[in-house]
Amino acid sequence: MVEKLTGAARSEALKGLAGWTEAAGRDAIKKSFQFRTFAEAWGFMSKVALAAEKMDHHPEWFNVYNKVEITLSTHDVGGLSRRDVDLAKVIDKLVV
Ligand code: H2B
Repeated sequence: MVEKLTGAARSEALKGLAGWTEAAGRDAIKKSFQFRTFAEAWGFMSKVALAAEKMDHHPEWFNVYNKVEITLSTHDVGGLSRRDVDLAKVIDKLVV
């Protein structure tokens, strides 16, 4: 069963992520990605979608043209969990 990330384990996990920040007003992390074109942004989103589906953990995201803003939070626990940190690391590896 997945648990909310709190205390030292939480700070340690967040230290291991580059460019992800804590979202304002909710227990989540977010990061903005910028690409050269919409096609590149969409290509990235397609890869993230397939990885997310495999992990059974899904992003909240917003896309305008070449920008993709991703928010990660675990709905099952109402906050940040290790599953968000794991997905964030996978997402970072999928950037072209
Ligand atoms: N994604 C996210 N972001 N949070 C969840 O709690 C979650 C999910 N739960 N994807 C999964 C699916 C759950 O609903 C299924 C039944 O495993």
